[in-house]
Amino acid sequence: MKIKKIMITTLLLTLMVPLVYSQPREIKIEGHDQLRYTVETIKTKPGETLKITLKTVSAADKSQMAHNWVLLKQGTDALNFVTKGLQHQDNDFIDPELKGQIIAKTDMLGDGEEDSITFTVPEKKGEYQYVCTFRAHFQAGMKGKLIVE
Ligand SMILES: [Cu+2]
Repeated sequence: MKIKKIMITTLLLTLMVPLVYSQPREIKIEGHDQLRYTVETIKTKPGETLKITLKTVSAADKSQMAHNWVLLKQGTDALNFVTKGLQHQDNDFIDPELKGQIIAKTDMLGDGEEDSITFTVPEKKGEYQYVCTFRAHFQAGMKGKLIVE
């Protein structure tokens, strides 16, 4: 009887271990009126589960100042991506035809708004760019890189 109890306890503990380790690592980022992210480099491991939480802090109206966080696939021309997006303000400045170049993204957020996205980091090592697609923000420096190593 006692052995059975120990076996069941051991089995339950074994099943719980993956649950604990699959909790995503959260990275909190803010977007400011200076057109910068508070986090410009994220180091990660292949296949890691990441949770990105973006919050906008701004003195301006959302129509004038909003930010998102868009992680692009390797090989994407980021300047071309945001430039094409200029004609798609109603779609968070993202050209629907280019959405295949996105790995993960948050919503477009005005002051005080927050959004989280959980995703699996690519297995391929190297650098991946993230950008804000609001008009001219990328060009002003609102970008960063996710490094898989
Ligand atoms: Cu922005």
